[in-house]
Amino acid sequence: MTSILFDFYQPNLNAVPCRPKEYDVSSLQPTSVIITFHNEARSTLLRTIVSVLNRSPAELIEEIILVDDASPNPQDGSLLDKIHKVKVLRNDKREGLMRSRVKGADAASAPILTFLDSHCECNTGWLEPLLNLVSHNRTHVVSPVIDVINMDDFRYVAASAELRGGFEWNLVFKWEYLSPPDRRDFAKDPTRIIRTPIIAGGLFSINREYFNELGKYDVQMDIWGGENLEISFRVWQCGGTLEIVPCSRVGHVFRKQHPYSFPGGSGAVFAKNTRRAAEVWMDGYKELYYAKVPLAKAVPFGSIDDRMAIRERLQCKPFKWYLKNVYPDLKVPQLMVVRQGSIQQGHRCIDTMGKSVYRTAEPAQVFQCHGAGGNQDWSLTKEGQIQHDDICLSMPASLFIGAPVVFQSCDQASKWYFNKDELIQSQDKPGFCVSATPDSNDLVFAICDQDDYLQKFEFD
Ligand code: UD2
Ligand code: MN
Repeated sequence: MTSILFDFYQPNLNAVPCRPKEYDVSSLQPTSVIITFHNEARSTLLRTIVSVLNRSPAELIEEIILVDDASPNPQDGSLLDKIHKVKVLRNDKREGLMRSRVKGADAASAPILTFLDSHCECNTGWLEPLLNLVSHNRTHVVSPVIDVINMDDFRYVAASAELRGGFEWNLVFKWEYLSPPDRRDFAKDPTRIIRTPIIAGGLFSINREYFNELGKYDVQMDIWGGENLEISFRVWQCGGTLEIVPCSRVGHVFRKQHPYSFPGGSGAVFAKNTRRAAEVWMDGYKELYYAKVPLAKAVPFGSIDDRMAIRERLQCKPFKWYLKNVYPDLKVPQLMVVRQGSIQQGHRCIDTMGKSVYRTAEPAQVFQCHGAGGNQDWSLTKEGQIQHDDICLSMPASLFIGAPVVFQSCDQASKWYFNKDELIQSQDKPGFCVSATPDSNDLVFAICDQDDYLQKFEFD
């Protein structure tokens, strides 16, 4: 069996911190390896499996679950069933990698799941550093450095470890150089774990229960694409961590095109999946995606209620938090925001009062200005929304004079005309404005009146 393996690159194996023996294998939790495939070359599939079995401590591999995603020839998978520890599941019809991986994960029994593509070669010592992190930190989701298996001659070529995953506003995954401070740290210690805004998607380990708690994958995504951004946003925004472990190396065949069909067309499938990720996780920033890829707007993406419910259940943070804390290097075009600052009337400012209102509307209020931004920091978008994270100022549900103006999810919120030191006028109900009240902190709906000082707000 081993003879089919090519000579492999030995990554940092002489650098003491990378030595596999550094890990006390008995302290690590075992893993189920999940590999989904559609129409994969048998030799390549075999290379992946053999490298897992040969290059991992046996006690750490509970099983290898292959999910054959309706490959035309069922023998591609069924013949592999004979190999020790390998279990094969097969889909009757093509499901795509997301539903296939979930099927594999549901059948898995080890405490840690490790996903691999079907055309990989795991390198020496690849597994221990991944399991070491996940065994001791259940919310850490970790990837190896992904080396390159040359597409033409299947040679194993080392890739740079000075990369992490990112994206541009078209929401296509890309590799990028580490930020300058991370690069300096890396130069000092090339074994140092790298935090990454996004994982490439195919190769990672995660605690099984955590994977389930976090909502597995979005099973309404099809075939290929978008799930890597979705799980990355979800992990970070819901309190987990994504890391690349330089001491773990796995080779992967990067292909120039998909060696399989896309029922529905690759553009439409990718746009649907990406829209689902954007609609659930990106709040108002999804507009930057639509500005970049306007055609996506025409692609139906189905219901996202189940995924929104996960976001709510886990009390996940807004996308703005992700941009600020996880991916501050990403340039955010100013496209959406026309003005930013506090919205002030005398010494009182519009204030979220610390609530992170999500779906239900709550009365909007003013509070003593403190000049420190935070809950009093508002953006006026080009479309006319008055926004703080994912909360927007919105018309009351029932429109009568004196009805409370509310904060609610920007998806459902109404729009305003408001430029500087003026009235905040409704776009949908011309002639109606936001008014403060003399004896309380509430904001209410009123008939616009230039001379009423309670309706005058200053955008600072
Ligand atoms: C990358 C990821 C891949 C996935 C994808 C985005 C790596 C190395 N690879 O693209 O795992 O996250 O981005 O979706 O990070 N497959 C099925 N059913 C299908 C289509 C594909 O089972 O309908 C399998 C396929 O055989 C392979 C895996 O899913 O094992 C990933 O597909 P790929 O290798 O074409 O994706 P890749 O590496 O271009
Ligand atoms: Mn692949």
